[in-house]
Amino acid sequence: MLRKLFRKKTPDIQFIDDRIESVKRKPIPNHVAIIMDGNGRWAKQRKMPRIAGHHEGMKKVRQITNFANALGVKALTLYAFSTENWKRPKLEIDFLMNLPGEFLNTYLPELMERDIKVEMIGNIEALPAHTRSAIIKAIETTKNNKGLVLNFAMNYGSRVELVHVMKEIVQEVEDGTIQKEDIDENVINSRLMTAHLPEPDLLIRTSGEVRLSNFMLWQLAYAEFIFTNVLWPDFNEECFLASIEDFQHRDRRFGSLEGDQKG
Ligand code: V0D
Repeated sequence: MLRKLFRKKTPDIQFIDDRIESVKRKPIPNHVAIIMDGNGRWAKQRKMPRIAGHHEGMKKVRQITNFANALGVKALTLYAFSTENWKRPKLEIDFLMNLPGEFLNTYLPELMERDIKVEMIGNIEALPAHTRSAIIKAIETTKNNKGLVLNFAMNYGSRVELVHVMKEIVQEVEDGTIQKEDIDENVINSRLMTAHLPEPDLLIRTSGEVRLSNFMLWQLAYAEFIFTNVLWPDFNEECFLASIEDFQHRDRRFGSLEGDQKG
């Protein structure tokens, strides 16, 4: 109790507030993408079942979403379930497929209060009906919200997305609605599932794996990458803040030498 009363005056908490103020004065990434890795390992370290790690990870989704929203991030894409994740044990998949429903049952009112808009990329058709309907309900309910876009990548694979885009464009060329000569990056961008979102500026992957794992291959072309050893259930506001600080210290020039010391 006493500790709680003193919390506000504890120097390290004050220090965090100063860091937040400082970060807010510099360019905040418009779109942050996160590969939320390490839930199973977090559970294993505690001799708990893997699903306990997934559940703890879900709490962090809420915390980081609220924090990113408060910092002024426009879009947050979270890799929640990859096309490769179907290879996991059935019981684990069943548990995972209940998380969107549980998340939304408890958090949808808060999402509305905070003006957060839920979206999804990936193949929703292959998800169980109850998972699908929970997500559709959330997308429907929040569709007029104007704050942060909370974009869940579910049953998403970047190569599948690109194959789909290519087929679509080939079809349009065959139909004569577009000329081969007119195909450019914008034509491809506009057919991606992320077409309406700003390009991700920052990718964070937790848990020490240093791979892209088929996540937004096209979209991440110019993003800054941050790999941290922190496991997703341990990833907190301070970790997110540190990632933004790291991002703000990097020299972003998209391959040009603008601002470089010449000579
Ligand atoms: C488990 C860590 C929220 C990653 C986070 C089915 C693995 C917790 C959602 C969620 C998962 C998805 C859509 C939606 C609302 C919530 C979620 C899955 C896994 C995959 F509309 N957390 N979460 N979905 N985990």
